[in-house]
Amino acid sequence: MPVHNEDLAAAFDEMGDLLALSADNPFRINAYRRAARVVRGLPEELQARVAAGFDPDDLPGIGADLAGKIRVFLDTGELPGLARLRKSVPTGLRELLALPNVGPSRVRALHEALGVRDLKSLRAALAAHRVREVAGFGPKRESQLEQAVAAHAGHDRRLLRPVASQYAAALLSYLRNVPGIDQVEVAGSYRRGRETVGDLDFLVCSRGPVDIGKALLGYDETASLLSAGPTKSSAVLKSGLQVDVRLVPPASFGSALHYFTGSKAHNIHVRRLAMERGLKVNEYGVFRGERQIAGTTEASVFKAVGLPYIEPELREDRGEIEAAGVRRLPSLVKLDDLKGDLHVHTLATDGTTTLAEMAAAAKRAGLDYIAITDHAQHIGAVHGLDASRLARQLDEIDSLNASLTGITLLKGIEVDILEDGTLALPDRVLGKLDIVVAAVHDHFGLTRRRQTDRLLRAFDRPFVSVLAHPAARLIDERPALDVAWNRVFRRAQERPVYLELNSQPTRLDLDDILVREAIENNVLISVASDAHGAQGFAFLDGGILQARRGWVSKADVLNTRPLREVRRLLRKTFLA
Ligand code: DGT
Ligand code: CA
Ligand code: CA
Repeated sequence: MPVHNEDLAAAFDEMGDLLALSADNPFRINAYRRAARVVRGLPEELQARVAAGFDPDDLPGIGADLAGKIRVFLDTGELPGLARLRKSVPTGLRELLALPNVGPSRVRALHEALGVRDLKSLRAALAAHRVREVAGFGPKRESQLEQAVAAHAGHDRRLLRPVASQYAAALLSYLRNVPGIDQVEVAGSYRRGRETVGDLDFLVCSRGPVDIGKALLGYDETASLLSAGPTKSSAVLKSGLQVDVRLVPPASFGSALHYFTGSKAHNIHVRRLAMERGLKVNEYGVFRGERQIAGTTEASVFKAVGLPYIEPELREDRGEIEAAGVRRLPSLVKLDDLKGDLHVHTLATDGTTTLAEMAAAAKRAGLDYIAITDHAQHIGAVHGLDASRLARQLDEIDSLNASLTGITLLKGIEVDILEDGTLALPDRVLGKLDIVVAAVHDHFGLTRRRQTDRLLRAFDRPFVSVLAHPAARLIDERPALDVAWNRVFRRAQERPVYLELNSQPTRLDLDDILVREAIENNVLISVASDAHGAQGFAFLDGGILQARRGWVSKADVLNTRPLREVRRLLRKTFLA
């Protein structure tokens, strides 16, 4: 039975939550939470790797005990001990843990005092104003909780792209093997490269009828069939993800692919253009009167309305149709264009692998150079480098560079920008490096004026080269910094400071909108993996998708350039 990394990660998360709710040993709870993070961060399916002989014991932070549990899960889909725990702790309490400022002990208090079992019973208790009576709450906390519950209600569940990608790949290969099916594509937001997807839209092409409902029922990840018809069927997978599947004949395939790729706003705009030409565009084709004049391929649909092909990542009705009309579409950057990666961690701080292994992995990923940018020491940072440990790492880089071929290591650091815009290491230390990547890791809530001044002050430091994950947002967890971006872009262009597009799936920051504004201000972008292990370079493709969504071309990206040019661009000319 197929098991995806996300299924395993979700089981570990559930285990961690339920243990926390039963006030278990904190080390055990943390071990499960860490295991969930590790598994979620793997770009390749663990089941296939283990089947090929990989030992889960070799995963960072996974000991023999958890490795054994992983093996059981990969074989059976069950995590040992989880079923028993589900019987002793009301699982609905987990919904409460997702609320801001609500930890396990508060949830336990609500459960014990009021019999709260889930979000629904919490709502009832709030409505009756009984929460204020519970020890540790009071009227103020009650009203905060009320607001948090209300905000939570409107929150629709979207999956991070790499998670959706695992479910998509499995269903794609299943559908491709169903008899009678000639071609399958994933359309929708997934094809447009969005950072999260709400549901997956599959397009199936066949010359004859195919019973898609039956095919979905026969898929072992299907939980329930929502609808089944001759052209459209929908199912919910065991993971909770909805899949919509449409069946079309070859003559309509291009039109259907265009229609179901969306976005809706893009489609509406294309239909308007068609109408102006006396044409009708829908998912079945492009028509003049009754006669179909295009629709076998997507390119034919665009051509019929007078446009060149528009890449899916651009189809948001953010000016792409106008740009296509005057033949001014950007030529979008590709993964292959990247020559290096300017943000990489090692064992020295919170990475999981040595310098030498990171170098080898980068070379395998087709890169010519990487910058080693471990964390500088700062209160709260994990085991950050101080000046003397950094000096030792620099010696190690020198000796590796002397022996390595086909890959060069740049000397760098990821240094915190403190609340007042100063840096966590002095200039005399930073001045010895090839590259200084500066980043905000705390004080996220400053006012716009103070936050903007903080960044600009950091840009004025003599050795800052790149601002990492500029908006510091975490998808679904932390909003973007409140910053006057026009000022930041202008100053970045003057200095220059390069702005990062961090490829970690929960960051993808700068996002599509901001990265586009940045390049319009002539700021170069560093598309970086922020890799913490040898597998981390695989995330670069997500960063590239986000860049493409932001209209970024090869010339807009710092690390599409050869090393020599990057070294020149990193030199601080304004110092001279
Ligand atoms: P998602 O699933 O929320 O991440 O976003 P999408 O874009 O995948 O949206 P979804 O799954 O509701 O629909 C897939 C595509 O189908 C959408 O991108 C465009 C097309 N579509 C859906 N509804 C309409 C509609 O009412 N009008 C038009 N023109 N297109 C639609
Ligand atoms: Ca969708
Ligand atoms: Ca859909």
